[in-house]
Amino acid sequence: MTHKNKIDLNKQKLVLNMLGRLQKKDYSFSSGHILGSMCTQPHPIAKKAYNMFLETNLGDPKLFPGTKEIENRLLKFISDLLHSPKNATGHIVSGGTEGNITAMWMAKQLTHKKEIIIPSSAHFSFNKIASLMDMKLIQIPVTKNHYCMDVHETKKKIGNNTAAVVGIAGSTELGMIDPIPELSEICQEENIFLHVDAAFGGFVIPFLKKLNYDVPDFDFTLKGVSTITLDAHKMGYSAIPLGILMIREKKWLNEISVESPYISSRKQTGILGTRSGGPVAAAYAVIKYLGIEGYKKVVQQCMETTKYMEKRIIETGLQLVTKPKMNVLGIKLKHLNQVVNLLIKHGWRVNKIDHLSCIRIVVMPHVTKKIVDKFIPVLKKTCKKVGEI
Ligand code: 0PR
Repeated sequence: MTHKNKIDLNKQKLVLNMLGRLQKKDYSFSSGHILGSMCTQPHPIAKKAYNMFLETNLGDPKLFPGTKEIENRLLKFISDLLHSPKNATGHIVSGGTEGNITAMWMAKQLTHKKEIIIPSSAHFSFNKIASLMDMKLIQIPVTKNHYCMDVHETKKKIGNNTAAVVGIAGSTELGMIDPIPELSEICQEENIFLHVDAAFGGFVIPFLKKLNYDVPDFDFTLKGVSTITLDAHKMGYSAIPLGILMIREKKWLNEISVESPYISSRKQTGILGTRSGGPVAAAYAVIKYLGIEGYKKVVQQCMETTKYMEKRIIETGLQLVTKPKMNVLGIKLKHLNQVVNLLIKHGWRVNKIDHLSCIRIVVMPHVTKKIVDKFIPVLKKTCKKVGEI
């Protein structure tokens, strides 16, 4: 080894050590102590594939035809998973936020209208949409017991200015599924654009169905559904950032495309320009590795752990906000801040939802029964201390 190479290596070591020290400040999924996040540790094969494609840029696809083919194959899998019709297409996005923005951009272009009808449980990305695109949000209350979009109220609010109706398949706060079949029927009747935000539920509900759980349809089998967004970096077990926006009619892409005169493709579609092929390769690798059967097992394990956790919580004397529909639990608490602060002191991260006076727990693959057994005694002790139970 030359002297110069030795100096280079030492320098790299110093920089990496410095990064490592900062990384130690982070919580890690592998510790099992992150209980409120909708992400998880990427599957090992996702990490390998991500690294292999670090230098690729799908914003200039003719330079990377192999990576582009991986993207097409990933879209084909999702297309089949969601029973897409022949004319459908897909568009890679960074996640639910970009998926929702892109879908609403398309709806606005297609309809030249500005009102979006959302359930009050919709993700805050819709507030960004309203501000970014000068659109107006019409909020529909959720039903008392099931926390789902009220169909009757939705129908009443559809009017001449409606650009789109949005239904949530796996809500951020409680994992509830809006009545997409009914919304689809209304939107088909009234010729209204219907977007389904399945950022969380897109990689859960299809497998719940295959496992014979009682969940409503939410995909393109429903004729009124226009677009669906789903995230591989949530329950898809893949790496951040990767979402997919599926679109019923390929021709709608024209509404969100611009000429790109000096880039290898004639047009560039969507919001982003340069975007990495790394997360695309990672998501496709996980899909190929796990397959439908693998995802079914992941979802089944998460659901069984959810059920176990529900039982342990109730035994503790606490209550849930509502019966879980998927792997998300809301635990009602009167002393919300005190409990959350004490849990953080003990190294546990949960998400606090003030307006429901509850903590949210997302039973991701890293939240195992063993983790539940470690967490419940801490939760119980904490709740006793503050007089919650
Ligand atoms: N739609 C729904 C239904 C969502 O739940 C989310 C995010 C989005 C859209 C936006 O997705 P991106 O954040 O990928 O753009 N839901 C999670 C939440 O707000 C995001 C998250 C994930 C937050 C991991 C924290 C965390 O550690 O809870």
